[in-house]
Amino acid sequence: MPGVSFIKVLFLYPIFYYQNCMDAQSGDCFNNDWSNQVAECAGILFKGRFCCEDQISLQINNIVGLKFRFGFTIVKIDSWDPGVDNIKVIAEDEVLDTLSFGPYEGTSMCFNTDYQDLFASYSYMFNLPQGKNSLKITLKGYFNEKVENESWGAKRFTLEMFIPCVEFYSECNFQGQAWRICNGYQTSQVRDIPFEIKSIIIANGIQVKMRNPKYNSGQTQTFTSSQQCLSSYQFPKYNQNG
Ligand SMILES: *[C@@H]1O[C@H](CO)[C@@H](O)[C@H](O)[C@H]1NC(C)=O
Ligand SMILES: [Ca+2]
Ligand SMILES: [Ca+2]
Repeated sequence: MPGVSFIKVLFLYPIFYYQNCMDAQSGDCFNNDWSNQVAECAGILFKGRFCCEDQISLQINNIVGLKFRFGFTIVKIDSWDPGVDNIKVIAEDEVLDTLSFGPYEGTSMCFNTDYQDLFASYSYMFNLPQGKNSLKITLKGYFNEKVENESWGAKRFTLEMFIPCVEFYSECNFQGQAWRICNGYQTSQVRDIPFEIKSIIIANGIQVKMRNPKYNSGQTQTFTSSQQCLSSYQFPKYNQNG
């Protein structure tokens, strides 16, 4: 029988794909995800302070999924004018929300003592179109005064996958023809992939099992992370008419 004897995908659900700057004094607040600026309010570290038209983004490559949930905590500092000053939450090109607060919302915790400060958590479900294997999330501010008067920050960034996929490629490094299996969309056990598999995107928490009598002594091979180049493990080309 030509081609892969079988491929079986086990999806765990949901997948906690990413988190950053979760706790009051998390060391990873100082990594360069989103921004290398870090500030503190009432003993709590966050990425900031930002003002004016600052925006911060996370670009994730080699990610395949159809439904995600993005969460974060906004840090509102000092004198925001409601309806004027705001932060937009953007996934790819879609604005998921526009956040606005007043100057006296919250309690006086840091920086200008005349104006109150606030930590507030949000999360958003969104879909990524079929065929995309990268994701950009952006927080984009608009503030018309300087950072001493009004500013913002963010922390507790999380990204969960609600419909994860596995994507197989005909070339190394996730290039060439692509073929994907998504959780709940197709059978998790398939017998034919229409090309020789050279690389696979597999998120943490997903297991891909493959077996072919001619390879690995016919033993089932289990992959639990992305495979950049399966040069030593080439499947025979799938013959469409075979
Ligand atoms: C900052 O706030 C002060 C005091 O309310 C105000 O006089 C000043 O104009 C503000 N700065 C800017 C750039 O708007
Ligand atoms: Ca304040
Ligand atoms: Ca303002």
